[in-house]
Amino acid sequence: MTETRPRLPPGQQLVAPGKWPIVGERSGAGQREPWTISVAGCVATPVTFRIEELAALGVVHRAVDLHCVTRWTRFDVPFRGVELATLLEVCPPTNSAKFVSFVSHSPRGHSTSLPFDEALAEGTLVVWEAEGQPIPPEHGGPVRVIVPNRYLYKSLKWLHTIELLQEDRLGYWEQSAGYHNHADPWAEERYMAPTLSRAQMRQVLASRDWQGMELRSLDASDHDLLGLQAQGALLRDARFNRAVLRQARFDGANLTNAHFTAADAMDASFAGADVEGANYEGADLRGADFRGASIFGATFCPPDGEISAARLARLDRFTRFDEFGLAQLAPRQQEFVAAALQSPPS
Ligand SMILES: Nc1nc2c(c(=O)[nH]1)N[C@H]1C(S)=C(S)[C@@H](COP(=O)(O)O)O[C@H]1N2
Ligand SMILES: [Mo]
Repeated sequence: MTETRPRLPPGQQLVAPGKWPIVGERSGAGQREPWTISVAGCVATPVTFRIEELAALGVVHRAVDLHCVTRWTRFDVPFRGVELATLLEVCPPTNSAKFVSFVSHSPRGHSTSLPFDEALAEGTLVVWEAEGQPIPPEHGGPVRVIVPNRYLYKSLKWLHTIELLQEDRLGYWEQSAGYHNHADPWAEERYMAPTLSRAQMRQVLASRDWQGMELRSLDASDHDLLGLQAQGALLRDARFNRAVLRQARFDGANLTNAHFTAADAMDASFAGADVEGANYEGADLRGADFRGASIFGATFCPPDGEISAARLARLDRFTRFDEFGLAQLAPRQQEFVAAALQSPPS
């Protein structure tokens, strides 16, 4: 970490003012009255707190920059809560505590973990107020974790248990979706390395039926994949730069943060796909279908304002978006797409 790093991490875009997207689970597993937070594992004596008891330990106010792995950033969100370090003064961890796992009271028992010393060094907070209000249920209220300087997937919603561990236990996204376990936004630690061997990769690229396959981080740049069938495939972070994807079908596929720069995707279908954070700069999207797709953070023109025709996606009046999709785009992207959809046939 240096003093001179830019405030906005690479590949991130600021959300529109006042917007705070909801990511992942949208509600916890129901009210617990009173809500308690337990500290367990490698501690001398396990302790359970109520929120009022946490507040009595020493309240802090912090403005934190939130960076989601799907490429949106929101600066200066004010939180009120207690530092993890302060909370743990009351129930000191034993010497064998090397990791901290946050466990959620949520439908899938969501969790995430960090090396214990990093969690403390970053000033991790347990918070119950955001922007001067109790944290709304969809953002993890009544109590969530905020870990500064990490992608937001390290910031657990509906905190129920803080478990000190000797060995790390991968969290939900880290295990099931290959999210990077360190999650430093300035190092773009978004995903773990690809899961396929070189031989498997060659086989996949030779076939054009990828339906339902798990192919995250696949590199298909410069390949001819005309008519590809990739419905329902898991292609997070995959690379399709300059690839031929005419009439390819990605319906319902997971293409979070996928790269399509300068791809020829005429008449391709992304209907109902998750293309959050995908990069379509310079891609040919004439006749492509994005209806029902989730497109937060997708880019169709350079987000930094650079003017270069080669980096503009090509859209026409046969490219299909729905209102809901368009509304998810950053203002600059929205403006570009809306104008490009009007362009006359060529
Ligand atoms: N319990 C729980 N916590 C969670 C998640 C989740 O799905 N369940 N998603 C994580 C992810 S990926 C992000 S980006 C943030 C989103 O927080 P927000 O919905 O308040 O923006 O919560 C994190 N914490
Ligand atoms: Mo996220």
